[in-house]
This record gives sequence, C-alpha cells and structure tokens, in this order.
Amino acid sequence: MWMKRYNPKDIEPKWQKIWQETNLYTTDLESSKPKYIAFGMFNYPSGAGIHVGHAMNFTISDVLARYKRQQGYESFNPVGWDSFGLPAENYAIKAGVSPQESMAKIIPDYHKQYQAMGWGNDWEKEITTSEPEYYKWTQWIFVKMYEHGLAYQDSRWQWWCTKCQTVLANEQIVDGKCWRHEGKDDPLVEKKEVKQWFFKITEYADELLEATDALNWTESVKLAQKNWIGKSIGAEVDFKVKDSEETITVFTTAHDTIFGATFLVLAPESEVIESLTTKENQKLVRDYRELALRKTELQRQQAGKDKTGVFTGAYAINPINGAEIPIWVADYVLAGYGTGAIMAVPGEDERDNEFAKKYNLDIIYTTEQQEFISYAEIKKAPKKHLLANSDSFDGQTFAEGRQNILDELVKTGAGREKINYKMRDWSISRQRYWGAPIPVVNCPKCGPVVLSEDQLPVILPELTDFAPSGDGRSALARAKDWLTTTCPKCDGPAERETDTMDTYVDSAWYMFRYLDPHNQHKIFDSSIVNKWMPVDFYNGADHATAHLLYARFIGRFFNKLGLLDQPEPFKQMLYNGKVTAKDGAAFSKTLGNGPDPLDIIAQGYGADALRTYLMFAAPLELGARWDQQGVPGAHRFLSRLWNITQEFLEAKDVELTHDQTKKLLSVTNKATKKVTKDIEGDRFNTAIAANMDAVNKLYLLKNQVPFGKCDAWKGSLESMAMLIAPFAPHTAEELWQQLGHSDSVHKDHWPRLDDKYLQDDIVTLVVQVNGKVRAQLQIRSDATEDEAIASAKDDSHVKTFIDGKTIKREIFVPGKLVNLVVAD
Ligand code: ANZ
Ligand code: ZN
Ligand code: ZN
Repeated sequence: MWMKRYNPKDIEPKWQKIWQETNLYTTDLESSKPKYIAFGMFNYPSGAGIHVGHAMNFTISDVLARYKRQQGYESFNPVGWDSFGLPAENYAIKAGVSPQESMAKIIPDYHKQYQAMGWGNDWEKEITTSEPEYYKWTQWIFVKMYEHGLAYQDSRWQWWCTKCQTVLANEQIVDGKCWRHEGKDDPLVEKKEVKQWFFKITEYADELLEATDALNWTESVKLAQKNWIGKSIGAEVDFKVKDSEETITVFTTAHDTIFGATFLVLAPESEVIESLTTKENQKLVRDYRELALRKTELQRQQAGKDKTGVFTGAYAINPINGAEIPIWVADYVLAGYGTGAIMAVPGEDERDNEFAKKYNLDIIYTTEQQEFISYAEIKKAPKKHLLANSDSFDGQTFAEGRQNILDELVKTGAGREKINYKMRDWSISRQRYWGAPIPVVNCPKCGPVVLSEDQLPVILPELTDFAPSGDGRSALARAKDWLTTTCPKCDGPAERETDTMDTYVDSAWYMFRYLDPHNQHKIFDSSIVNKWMPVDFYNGADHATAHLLYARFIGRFFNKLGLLDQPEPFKQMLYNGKVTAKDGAAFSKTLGNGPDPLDIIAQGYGADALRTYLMFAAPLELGARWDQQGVPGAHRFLSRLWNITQEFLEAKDVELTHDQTKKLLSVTNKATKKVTKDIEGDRFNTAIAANMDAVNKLYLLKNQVPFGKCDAWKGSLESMAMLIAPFAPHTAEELWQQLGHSDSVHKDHWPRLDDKYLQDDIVTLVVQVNGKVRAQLQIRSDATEDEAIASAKDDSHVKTFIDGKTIKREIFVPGKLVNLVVAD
C-alpha cells in the first residue's frame, strides 16, 4: 500500500506560509475573548542568529500561547528586538559597519529563523528598540523620571583605559586590560570618576520587596530578588576621632556588640582618610589605597580571600564607653554600602576576627561564653545568648540588649536606628554611541537641562566613526552638528548630552509597548494595556535580578503616573534551565559548539521534532542535556502518529461495538486529561510522554478492535492532532487537514474531555481487617487515601468486623489495598 511519508521539509514551510498569509497569529487586542499573553525574554539580535538556547526559551512560551489559543483564548505571542547595545557597537568599531546597517541586515534574517522554528509570533506588532518610534518613549520615561525626582546625576568611579582615553564597561576588560588592543605593554585599566545619570530605584526598595512573595514566579528568582534588594535593619553609630573635629559614622546590624568594637575600618575610597592619616603612615596608606582602587568589587568581596589593610595612625572614641580604638583602612569594607565605614567586632564577626588575628588587634568577646560565637548564631536565638563585657548591660539577653543599647545610643545622640538596602540606584548612562540619547542639553549657564516631551525624540545621528571620542565621552561628541544646540531655558549656545541610555532601560518597558507598538502620541493607550497586563507567562534562563527588577520598577512607576492599574508586569515567571552538553558543560556561542537549530531543521528532522525534543528532554526548570538521539527520537514519535493517521485515511469503513468504542476513546480522553493538566502545570515533558503513551496504545488497539473509518477512530486521531499541536504545530496542522478540516487546528480546537471515558479508571481495592481479606471494593484509581478508607469502612461486610472497635491504624496502598488494624 502506498503511503505518504512524514516529511517535515514539505509540510513545515507550507504551513508557515499559510499561517502568515492568513494572519493566524495576529492578535486582536480588542477581542472580547479572554486574553492570554506569553513570551520569552527579549532577544538581542546578533550576527550569529538563533542558537539552541533561543530554541528552548521561545518554544516554552510558544507552547503556552498556542495551547491557550487552542482553548479559545485571544492569545498573543509578541516579538521584538533589543537592538541597542555594546556588541553591535564593538562590531562597528572593529569592522567599520554601522550598527544601523548591521541591524538592518540581521533582523530580517531573524524573521526567517523565527518562522522556521514554527513560533506563532504576531509580526504586525513587532518592535525594535533602536528605532526612533520606540526610543522616543524610552527618552520620555527619562523625562518623566526626572520630573518626578527619580532621575539625577552623580559622579561614580568607572573603568578607564589610559591608552584609548575611554570609559570601559566591565565586559570590555580582559585580564585587567582594555579589550581593544593586545600589546604586551598595554597599561592596566584604571578607575576614573565620571558623571553618570541614575534612576532612583531605591525609592521603591520596600515596595518591591514586599510585593515579591505574592508573585507566581520560580522561587529561586524571588529569593534572588530579595537578596538583591537586601534589606538590613540596624543602626548608624557616630565615633568621634580623637584630637580631631571629624566624626566617623558606621552602619552596623549588630549594635548590641558595640562593647566589643576594638577598631574601626574605612573603605579605601573614604575621603576622610587623607586628613586622618598621621604623617608617618601617609605613604603606606596612599600605596594601599591605590592598589585597592584597581580591584573590582567582586574581587574585594570574595570569601576566603586573605584580608589586607593598613593602620592610619589615628584613633576613634567608642561612644558607648569612651574606649580609644585604632582606625584602619581595608578593602573588605566597600565604599558603596552603608556609610563605607564599620565598627569591627572581632569577637563575633568572622571577617573582623580574621583581620584582628592577622594584625594583632584586640579581641573582646561580648558573649557570656567568652569565645568566638558568630553573630549569625546569636541572631538565630537572641533570647538564649547573654551579654558580657558590656558594663551595665551584662547578663541581659541579646534580645533585650539590642533594644536597650540602641536606646542608650539614641539618648546620648551617638546613634539612631537605620535601615539599609544592598540595592543601589540604577546607573542608566553609558558613554557609548549605540543607545538612546539621554534627552538632556548641557548649558554652560543653566547646567543640565532636561528636554520636554515635545522636543522628543532626540534622534541618534548616523556616524562613520564609532570609537569613543577620547575625552571620556561617547563618539557622539564628534558629531558637531548634532552636538551644538541652543539651551531650551536661556536660548544660549549649549551642547547635547553625549551619554546614551543603558539597554536595560530599553528592555524594562517593552512589554507595555507590545500592546500599542505604533502609537505616535502616547507611550501606550492605558485602556488596552490595562486589559492585557499583567503578562500571563514570561520565561527566560537569565536575568533573575537586574532586568526583572528594573521591569518591576518601571511597572510601579507607570502605576504611580496613573498609566497602569497593575504595578507588577509579570504574573507568572518561569526561570527555565539552559540547554547544555551531555556532561552539563555550557554550550558557548563563541566556541560554536552548540547544536544549530537551523541545521537540524535543514537535515530534515524538522522544527517540530526539535521543539518536541527540547520540551520533552527534562523538566523545564532543569534544562536539557543535549542528547544526539533526542531529535531523531522525537521525529520517530511524530512519524508514528503520522503513519497511523495515514493508515486510517486509507482504511475501509468499520463498525465498533459500544465497548470497543469506549476502549478507544478512553485512551484519548485519558491523554487529554493528563496533557491538559501537565501543560497547565508547566510539566511539558510529562505532557509529551502522555502523548507518546497514547500513540503506543492506539497501535495496540489497532490489533484488538476493528481499525478503519468510523467516528471513534477519527475522533481519536483528531484528539491526538490537537494534543500535539502546541509542541509540533506543523505536523498537527497537516494531520488535522488530512482528517477533513478546513480551518486551523491552532484556533479554538482542544479536545473536549468526556468523563464517561475516564471511568475505566476503576480499580479493585482489597480491604483487610487485621490482615484478613474482608471485602473487594470498586473504586476510582485516583481516589485519595481519605476517600478509599471511608469507602472501605462503609462496606457492609467490613462494618461487621470494625463496629464498636477502636481503629488503631489505617494502611492504604493506592490502587491495591486498605488494611484496618483494630483493637480486640
Ligand atoms: C558590627 C558587626 C558585628 C557587624 C557583628 C556584623 C556582625 P548586612 O546584614 O549585609 O547589611 N558592614 C557595614 N557596612 C559595610 C561595608 N560598607 N562593607 C563591608 N561590610 C559592612 O551587613 C551589615 C554588617 O556588615 C554591619 O554590621 C557591618 O558589620 C558590616 F558581629 O557591624 B556589622
Ligand atoms: Zn584601550
Ligand atoms: Zn541655559
């Protein structure tokens, strides 16, 4: 018998074309259907095209968007490009191709690749962050932030290459040197103070923290967000410097250990150091500071690293008891946290202890045990630990002492309660060309003047030389025509700001623009956005902190502006695993050692097999370990479904008895139940397993009941086409059409569950009393323990053995047995 072979190379491009022509995935944002919006994290377009990680991430959200569309939702799977950023600029500097040009070439390639993957994106609403249509509104956000006191300028230390005379980003530093040249004698990068623009995200720290728990997000991401915000409740305490006018304020979360503060430590950046340091210690301190400023914060924080520091020669007075304690400088104290100064308590703090031992500094234990006990331990049980060496507070518990010592410090004016956050304000400016220009004019008379809404967009001028200008400013400083302007305030000559915005700003609000991508008059129409927000499902394998916090911050800001009802942009967020090599090693883009999705499609396995394999390989949170046999395996499964459908289409009419029909339909109904439940629970691997199991069962049934044209077989195969559609959309569509449908399986078609066919889920349960069989019960296989035991006790025969007796123990083996142990 001649049979049409399963050939993805034929059917996939065919359906992609039809879907595009019929606008199948174009969402009607004003539809009266219930809405569903799902997408994966914003894609940064690069010349390399999509890789297997993209295939993973975007298929996950595509499956959900498809599933909901099949269930009758108005489903939206938007698409766009995070196209500003450093890689395109670096490429421009090295290859001399402008970022505008490279994006114009790269993005259309992505269109083809996305379609080849079978992702059901709405191309009508595509956005590109480097287009003025989009970045006008990124600039608008800056203006609004400024108007609301949430944007400001401040100086910060930045990496600096003395050879190129330019600021460097962290990722542009290779082995401590600038990425742009590879000379043996190249200088190490240095730090330089540069003016930067900030968004005041810290203003929302508490709100963001408090709203975190309620989110339906992967738990590890919620924890990462909380740690990033890093709320600490403690105190600020002032220490007077001996023989000086200076005061050093420290931030401590353990002010109850203050009697054990035997020295102070200042961050190397601290400005008071210079005036404090005694003559004889000047050189030592200066050399140390210079060295410390070269290290990154990460290098400085690294646990286990040998602590170093130098003595300033100066002393401070402990306000609680007047003790004179030495002031040190050490790089384990960070400038950007708290006050950049600490009181060191080597009796209870590990780092201080290590430092004190190394430099022979005094250690005073403030616990009754009189030995090192870490403050973390004390904090676990503050009522169990007693204070010692603490004058009048001796013998109090730490719980009491914590309050009483604070009261004492407040009374004498030396201290006050203080809450600190690890989170810092968001540095949004970059001394770079390829980004949205910050809408500011710098006037020699008026200073920085922020433009008004009607002066937007500030268009990024086209350049031919993208290298930074050499004076610390971006290449924009060389675009003289663009640069020179008049001050909106005084009409005098002025210059435009040459900093551009960090790409994180672009990606912090794109989800809103998806809903009104071409609006010329407003950032978006609130009525549409309120209907569609929050995003029902969002996923990615990166950006657990920065991006997601920035997006939440912007959501809250829009909410305060009255643009948005719901401050949280993402209702559900899944942090999915990555695709790795079989041994768990990362696939690297630069090494090019990952499987190429487009190659796999071209080899003839097809996008459907790739998608099915990726979703089947492991639970989504774990990520897939690439298995060479995986895609061929998925291809075989799809072929089996294909083949049985072809056989059915060529078979003769048959008639099935009532029982035979029931047997057949119970297979697909059970599969429907399981697949539905598993997709809802993001368990795609078991959903696919249930589909595979159902196909196997259909093959078995083919030999047990008459196989051929009839409603039951047709219905079963239709159900299978619908159930695999989210994973293997082309195959499903083709089979659906072959089964006689002229509409698309992807819209409003999901198998209806018929309880009648789930009933052979009945199992026989043996009921024992004290180990002797007393009854056999017919019960649903998924009955809970409570239900099973209740039915057992209800059986009239069993009753005669248990009535009037105490039941000591109830044993339940699901699907098999209930044993009631009664007292005689
Ligand atoms: C004395 C002390 C004793 C401390 C003790 C802790 C335990 P979190 O909880 O992370 O907020 N600290 C303060 N500012 C610092 C800085 N700029 N760089 C490095 N360390 C700093 O940590 C707060 C504690 O970290 C503070 O409380 C301070 O040390 C230290 F048994 O003060 B503590
Ligand atoms: Zn350089
Ligand atoms: Zn002016």
